[in-house]
Amino acid sequence: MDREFKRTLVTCALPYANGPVHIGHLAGVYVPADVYVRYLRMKGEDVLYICGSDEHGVPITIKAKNRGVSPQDVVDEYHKIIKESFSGLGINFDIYSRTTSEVHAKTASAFFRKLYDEGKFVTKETEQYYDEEAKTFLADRYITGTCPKCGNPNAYGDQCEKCGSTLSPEELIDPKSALSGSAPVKRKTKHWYLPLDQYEPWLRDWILERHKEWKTNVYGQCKSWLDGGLQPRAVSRDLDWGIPVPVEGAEGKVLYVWFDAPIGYISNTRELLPESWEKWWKDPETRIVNFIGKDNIVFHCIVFPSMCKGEGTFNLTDNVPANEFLNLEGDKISTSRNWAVWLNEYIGQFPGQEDVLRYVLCANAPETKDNDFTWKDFQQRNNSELVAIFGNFVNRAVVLTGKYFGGKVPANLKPEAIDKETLDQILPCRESLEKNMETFHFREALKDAMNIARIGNKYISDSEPWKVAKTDMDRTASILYTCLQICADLAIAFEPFTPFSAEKLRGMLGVGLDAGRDYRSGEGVPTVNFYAPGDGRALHTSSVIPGCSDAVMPGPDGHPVLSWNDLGRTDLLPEGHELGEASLLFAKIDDPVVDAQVNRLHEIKAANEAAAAAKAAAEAAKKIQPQKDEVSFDDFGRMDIRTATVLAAERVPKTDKLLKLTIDTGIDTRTIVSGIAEYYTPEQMLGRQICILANLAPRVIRGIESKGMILMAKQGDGKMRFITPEEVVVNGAQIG
Ligand code: B3M
Ligand code: ZN
Repeated sequence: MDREFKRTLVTCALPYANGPVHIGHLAGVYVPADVYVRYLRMKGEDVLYICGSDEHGVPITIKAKNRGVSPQDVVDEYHKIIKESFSGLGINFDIYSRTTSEVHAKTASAFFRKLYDEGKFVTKETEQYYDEEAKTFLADRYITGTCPKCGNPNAYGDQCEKCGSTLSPEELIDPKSALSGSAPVKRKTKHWYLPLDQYEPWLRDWILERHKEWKTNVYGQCKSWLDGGLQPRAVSRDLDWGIPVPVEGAEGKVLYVWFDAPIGYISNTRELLPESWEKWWKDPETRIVNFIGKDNIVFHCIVFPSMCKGEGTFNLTDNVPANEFLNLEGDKISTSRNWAVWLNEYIGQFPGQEDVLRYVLCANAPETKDNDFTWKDFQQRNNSELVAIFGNFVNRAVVLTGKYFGGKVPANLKPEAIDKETLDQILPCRESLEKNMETFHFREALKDAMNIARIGNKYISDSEPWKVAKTDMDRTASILYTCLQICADLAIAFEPFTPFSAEKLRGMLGVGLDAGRDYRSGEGVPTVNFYAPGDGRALHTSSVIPGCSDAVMPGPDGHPVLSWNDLGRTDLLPEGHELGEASLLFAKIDDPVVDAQVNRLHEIKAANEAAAAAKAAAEAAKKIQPQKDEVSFDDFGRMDIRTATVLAAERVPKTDKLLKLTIDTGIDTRTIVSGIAEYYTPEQMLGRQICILANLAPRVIRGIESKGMILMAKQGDGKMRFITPEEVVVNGAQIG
C-alpha cells in the first residue's frame, strides 16, 4: 500500500437472492471477510462492513418463472433467509440491504445518468437472440447451448459453469431459449456500452504496475483479461426485471445486473449513513477492500473500476482478496443439482456449533487453489483440533483451578524457566498472525491462533499439575497461573475466527473484551464497544481508545477487559481474579452425525443420476433412424404381413427377453418366439390382436421353432410397442 488511510470500507459480494447461501460462498467470501473485519476492529481501526442481496438479473427471473411466482416473491423469500443465516453464523454486517431498495434505484440511475450525460457510453445497434414464442430478447442465462471451449451441453449465454469460461450468446453452439426451448432468431436491438477498450491503458497501469501486491490468482486473472484485449461491454439489457435505463427512448430496457450490483455497495452505505456516506467512498483516506469469489474478479477489478473511473468521484478499490472455489466431497458445488451444504440448514441442524463451521471453512479456505470440503474432515478438525487441543487445554486449566484454588487465579508462587519459555512463544504467534491477517492469509493466521492452543496444551500435559498437586501446591499454583494467562490469550486470538467460543471462554475466565469501534465512530457516538463477561453479545460503550491500553483495563464492573494489544502479555489475569463457570468449549461430533450428512449427499447424488439418466433416455427415445434404402413395389409385395391373435403366451425358460407366443394367423395356429419380454408380460399379450410378418423363413430359437415375426414399433432408446389394427378385424387380414 502506498498511502496512509484512516478507515477501511469492507464489502462482501452481494449474494443473488435466488437461493440460500452455501459453504462455497462462506469459505470464499464471507468467513474471511468477517475474520478480517473483527480483527481490524479489535486493532482499533475504523471499519464499515457492507453487504446486501443482489436482487436483479436473469437467475432470479428464471427461478420465478420456474416456480410460477413473481421475481419480487423470490427475492423477498431469499433475502430474509440469507440475512438471517448470516447473522446466525455471527456475520453481522453494518447493513445488509437489497438492490431493490429505493436508495439503490436512485443511486444506480444517477451513476448511469452521469456517465450518459458526459458521453462516456457508446451505443450500438446489434443483432441479438430473440425468442419468437416468448416474444422476448434472450439475455445471458435466458440462452443455453453447448460451450465452444469444453463441449458442456448446458452452458449459459454469459458463462460456462463447467470450464469457467466467460461467454457471449453468439459463441454458444446450438443455442436454445431457456424460456421456450426453441431455437432463437436474431433481431436488432440498441444498447449502451461501456467502452472498456478505452480504459485498457489506464487499467494496465493501475493494476499491473500499481497493484502488484494483489493476490496472485487475482493479479493473474486481470493480466490475462488485459492481455486478451478488452471489448466494449453492454450495460443495458432487454428485460422487464431491473432498474429501468434512465434515459429517453429506453422503454423495455433495464440496467445490466453487473452494472447495478456493485453500485449496491455504495447505495447500501448511503442507506445506512445518509449524511456521512461520502466519507466512505470519496475521501482518499478511506481504503476499500472487496471480498469476492473468483468468478467475480473481472467485474470488481476491471468493469467496476472503469465505471468509477468514468464517473470520476468515487474511490477505487485497494484490494480484492478473491478466493478460488470450494468443492463438496470431490464435486463442484451446484445450486441446481442441490450439491451443497446450505447455511440455513446447517444452522438448524447444528445449533451451538456455528464456530465449527467457521473454523473448518477458514482452515480449509480455497485461498490459492480450489479446495474440498468433506464431512469426515469437518468431524476430524472438530474432534482432534477444537475439542482435543483448544477445548481440552482450556477445560483442564479452568477445572483444575476450580478444584485446587476455588476458582480464583492462583499466585505465581514458584515460577520456573519453562513457564517463561512457554509464554515467550506467544508473542511470535501474534506477530505471525497479524502479518498473515494483513496479507489476507487467513488459513495461516488461524494456524497461528491454534498454535497458541497447542503451546498451552503441550505445557499443561508436560507440567502435569494434577500430579504436582499431590506434593507441591506452590508449583501447581504457578503452572495454573501460566495456563490461565494462555487461556486469556486464546480468548483474544480466537475472537475473529470463532467468536461464539471466544465469548464462552471469556465467560469462563470472567473477562470482557474490547471489540473495537463500530461504524458510528466519528459520528458523535461513543467509539468503543466491549463485551462484558457472561452477558452475551451485549455491547457496552466507553471512551477508551481501543487497542491502545498499556495495562489490562478494568471494565465498569471491575472485570478485566482484554484488547488485541494484550495478546502475548504474561499478566492478563491478576492473582485472586475470580473465574466464571466452567463448561465445555467444544463438543465432540460422533460418527452418526456426519454419516447422516454423507448419506443425505449420497441420496442427492443418486437422485441427480436418476434424473440425468431419465433425461438422457428421453433424448435417446427421440432419436429417429434415417430412412432405409429404397425398395421396389415388388420387393414390398413379397412380404406377407397380416393380422393375428395371441392365443397363448409364456416366458421362454432361462431368458429375460423372450416370449413364446401361440398365434392364430387366420391360416394356421403357429408358434412365434419374440424378444419383447422386457416390455410385455405373457398376461398382457394374451388375446391381443397384433400384426405379423407371416412368411419370414422359420428359425430355431432356444430349441423352439419360430415361424414369422411380430411387428413392433421401436424407439431410439430401444423401447418397443406392438402394432395393432385400429379396431379388431379378422385374423389373417393382409396388410399392404
Ligand atoms: N451476485 C454474483 C455472485 O453471487 C453477484 C455478486 C455481485 S457483487 C456486486 O456470484
Ligand atoms: Zn465450458
